[in-house]
Amino acid sequence: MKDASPQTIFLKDYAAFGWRIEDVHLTFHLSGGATRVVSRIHFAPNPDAPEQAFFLHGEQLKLIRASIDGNAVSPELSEQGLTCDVPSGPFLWESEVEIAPDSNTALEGLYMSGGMYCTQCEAEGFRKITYYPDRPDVMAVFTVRVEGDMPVLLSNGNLKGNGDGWAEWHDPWPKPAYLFALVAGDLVNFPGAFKTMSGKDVALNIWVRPGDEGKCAFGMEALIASMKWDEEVYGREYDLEIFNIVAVDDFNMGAMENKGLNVFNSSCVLASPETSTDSNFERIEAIIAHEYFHNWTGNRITCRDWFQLCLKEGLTVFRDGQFTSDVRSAPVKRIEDVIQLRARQFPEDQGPLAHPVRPESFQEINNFYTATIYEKGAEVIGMLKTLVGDDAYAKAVDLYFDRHDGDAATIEDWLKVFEDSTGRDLTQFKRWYAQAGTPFVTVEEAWEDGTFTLTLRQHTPPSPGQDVKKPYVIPVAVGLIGPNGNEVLETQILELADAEQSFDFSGLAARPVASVLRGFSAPVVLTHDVDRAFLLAHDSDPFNRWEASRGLARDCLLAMIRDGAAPDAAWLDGLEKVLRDDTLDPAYRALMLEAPSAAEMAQVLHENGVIPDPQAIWDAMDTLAQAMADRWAGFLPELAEQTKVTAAYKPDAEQAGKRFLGGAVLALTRRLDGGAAALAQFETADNMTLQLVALGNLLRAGVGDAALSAFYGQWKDDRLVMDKWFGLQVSASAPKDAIDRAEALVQHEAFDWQNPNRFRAVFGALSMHHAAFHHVSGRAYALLTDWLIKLDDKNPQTTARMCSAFQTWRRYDADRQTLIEAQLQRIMAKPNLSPDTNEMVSRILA
Ligand code: 0A1
Ligand code: ZN
Repeated sequence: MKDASPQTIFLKDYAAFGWRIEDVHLTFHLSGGATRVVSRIHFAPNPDAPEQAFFLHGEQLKLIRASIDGNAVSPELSEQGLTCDVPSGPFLWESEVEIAPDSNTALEGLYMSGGMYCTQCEAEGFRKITYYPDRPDVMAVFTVRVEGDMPVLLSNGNLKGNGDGWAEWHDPWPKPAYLFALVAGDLVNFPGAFKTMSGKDVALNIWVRPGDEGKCAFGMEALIASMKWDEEVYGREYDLEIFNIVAVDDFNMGAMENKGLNVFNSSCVLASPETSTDSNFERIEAIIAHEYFHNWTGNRITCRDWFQLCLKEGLTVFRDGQFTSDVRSAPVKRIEDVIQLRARQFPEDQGPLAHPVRPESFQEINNFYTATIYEKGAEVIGMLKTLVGDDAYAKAVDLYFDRHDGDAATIEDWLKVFEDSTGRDLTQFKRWYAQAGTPFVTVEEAWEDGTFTLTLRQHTPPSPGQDVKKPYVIPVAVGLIGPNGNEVLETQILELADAEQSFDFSGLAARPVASVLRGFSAPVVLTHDVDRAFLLAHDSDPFNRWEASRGLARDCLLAMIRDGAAPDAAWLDGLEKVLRDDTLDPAYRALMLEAPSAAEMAQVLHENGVIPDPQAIWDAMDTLAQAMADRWAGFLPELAEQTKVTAAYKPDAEQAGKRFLGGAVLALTRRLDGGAAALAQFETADNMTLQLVALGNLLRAGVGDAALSAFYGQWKDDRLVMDKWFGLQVSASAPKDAIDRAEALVQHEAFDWQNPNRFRAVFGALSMHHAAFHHVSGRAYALLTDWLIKLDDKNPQTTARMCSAFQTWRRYDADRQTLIEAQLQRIMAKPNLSPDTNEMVSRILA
């Protein structure tokens, strides 16, 4: 446990560390109960730092000995670290500590997963390994010796030597401690190779537990594609002789970009057609790319302090998004990103957990690996690129790499390269980093004498600690379409910089229809009274064409929920035309067919001043889907025919798009045939995508129990597939049944609650099942709370993250608010509540 009294850290208090590190030598004597870590560090005074006492972070360490220049010293120890009198010039610090990886359940520092030693040091885990200035602006060259009786002993950098029971690694690139990694165990490797653009050979490996070798080929292909893409698009070359990836089963997040030794949650790297869905493949490809791209954006150029987290994360998410757009479909990727942004980031930005892309204070940095830092951070980069243009973006980024290679940089440094290379003043743009909250933009139109005028207004509501917001610079991409459906003005970028601004378009023969915020050019909520049916039929911008249908779907559901209206037949007619257009990508059509999620509808109701009733949303969505199925009874088999794949399984965009559309069609078909087509698909499926979609539909049709046990029998020895088995039973059940299922599943012998993937399989599914989670009985709130309280002692990080399920609580009715508040108070009352969870729940309650 950490110190129970949480401390708030402020960006404004940044001060450099008083010493520089010339080199670090670490020796690990591995043992599950008592690992010894010996460190030898050369410190020299940092002339640029203010006067300070010598302090090294260290938590949960047993200090065996310490010395300076060979003389034993007795530092003053606290729960956070140590202080010691040190010479005024350079000196050699040596220490030996003992740690216990096998009792480390927090999965931070050195811990064990399935018999393997592994580390997780971002953000502040290195201090649980040895005494060190554990802050990202202290960069050093590491040499690491690992001793242990395991066959595979890995660390960062290049392998310098190994023998029976030892290996020595040297990483020539200075790095902060959060990028340190060590892995040791009985592992096997799936090898690969890459020749860099300057002709250097790099050995590639994916290390897995014996038996998982058959699930590595796709990850290796994705890694090679990422390495090539970063050379071609960003001119970035890999810089070590070896690149290792390791799959571990117990991991709090998706993956980690440790220098030359990426550690992955096994769910984010292992893949096979039989056990992984198309979306698993796409996600794995994106995460491998993301971690690899960090080698330049994060590792070679790192962050000065954790307030700058978006410097590496926003940019790297942006880069992995560009990669996915290039290797798959750009419009589909953009739509998927916006769906995610609205589902995850908008609720965060409009609720008690709202924080700027660059926060100004925090208690526990692990609580700030958020959708705002990552996804909104990437949107901000996208806006900057839109504002300056593609060529200027490329020039500025080159300058960033030239100027800051080897630095621990800031957002100011990042913006300065754009200012210097374009001459543009980015003072106002910087508000995107400093102000929290989603901007609301409204559009008003006027038409007179051949001139069309768009008046744009922006407003950002208050957020915690920020009552008044200044206007942002918002790039609004606009195109104009003539009455015959032809584009009369190609996409232009309007720069909305004031609270209100008008833009004139003259010389038009007839009043056009405006397609505003094309490509979702800014992360805002747009209100525009426009002929959506027309845009659905004619917009040349694929995003806005989809958005038109999405808007009609939202309006339709809103009218059904609020006014008891019938489904909107005109929209369904327009949608049918799109679905019948077989020149359109099946994945794009599937996205058109997919209804907004219940959580998105709750958000829409909230934005319209209506208290969301989760059961009413569920009922309306059910009625709408039934109406679609009935209406298209004759058309669905025709559409299903187009989604058949006869070739051998490939997880590429083309085949995946067909299966995606096929899944959407099956979801409607099961409403007509009671699950007959789903059963046939389940029985013949030769890949996980088809099998899982079929199982979900059987469960939704209420006829899934036999298939569920067959699935269990088939896959009970595969952890990752079993996570799907746990999750799907909750997500594919009706609201009350979903809670019953979750209650039963946590009693199942395979429910390993200390494994984050398994915990999230059940409770992630429950908290994302909107109508179940918010069931009027409050049973789901209580169940989740029981388990969060239990998990907090073992794994504060995952507990704290999962508390965000409650973040939207104030938008519900008084009864639900009372129920949720009682659960939040119950968490707060838990003895020895972790600082992580304490911070999250306090913010949610504030
Ligand atoms: N930097 C990683 C994500 C990550 C962050 C924190 C972790 O532990 C607290 C682990 C991983 C990434 O962006 O992929
Ligand atoms: Zn990242």
